[in-house]
Amino acid sequence: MATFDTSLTHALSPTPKVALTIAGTDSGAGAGAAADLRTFAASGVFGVLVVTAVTAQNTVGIRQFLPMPAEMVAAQLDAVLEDLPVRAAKTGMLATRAVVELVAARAGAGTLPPLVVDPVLVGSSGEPIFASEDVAGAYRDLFASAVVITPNLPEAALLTGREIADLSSMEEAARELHSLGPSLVIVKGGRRRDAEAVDVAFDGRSVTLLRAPWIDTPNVHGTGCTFSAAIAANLALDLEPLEAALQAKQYVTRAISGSSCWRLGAGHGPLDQIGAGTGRLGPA
Ligand code: PXL
Repeated sequence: MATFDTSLTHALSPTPKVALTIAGTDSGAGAGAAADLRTFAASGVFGVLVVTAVTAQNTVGIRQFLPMPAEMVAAQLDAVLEDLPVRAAKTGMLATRAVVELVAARAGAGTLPPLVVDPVLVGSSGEPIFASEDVAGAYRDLFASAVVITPNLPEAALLTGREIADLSSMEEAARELHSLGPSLVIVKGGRRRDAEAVDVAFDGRSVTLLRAPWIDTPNVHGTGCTFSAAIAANLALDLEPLEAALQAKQYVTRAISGSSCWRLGAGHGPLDQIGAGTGRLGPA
């Protein structure tokens, strides 16, 4: 049996920085909170979690969906933030308008750490994730207090009312969303299926293209979650927003590459955020 040298290893291990995800769960664990916590772990930060919704889902799709009451989300936020030194946070699936408004109010009052907002509004096949409520409108308030926002193409189109098909319309949307208040807007172009996966970032001064080779694999469930969690982890580690995003882009590309040949489930499989296919971090 392997032993753990508690005297030395523990004495030399510094207290990690803490990052928070405010997100839904995915029982298939490809997306949502599980992807975020794996990403935090891989980044060397300690991840804490506020659950906004539970989904019954696998690699094929979402079967059922149960949002948490806003009071329960508020109670989780209080419990975490009153006790732990959270240095950065991200939002994933916020699930209801009431929860988007709650997070926007907290962020607007300055009681949340630096925030990455991944506006989970439109699913991978273009289907709306929020059925009837005007959640997009509530998100515009949340953006005002965000450091980074990371809409995908259909989300950027929904939020701006524009058609977005190419890099120049991605840039126009990024500029328009920047006027709502975030320091850095990244319009993710991953769905354009070019030779490269190119995202367009705008920080109020200049446009930066985040480029990576296009990896042809069905295993991309949780890509957006992983990207925004990696940005939040990098903010927790004191990187500037644009540098945090550039490094997150490289990380998510490695994670996609790592699981590109996996066969887990009949649908869109997960990414390899922690080197599960090659590494051995755990017991034994
Ligand atoms: O990728 C967006 C997303 C975020 N959070 C949860 C999800 C999904 C997409 O399926 O299930 C819990």
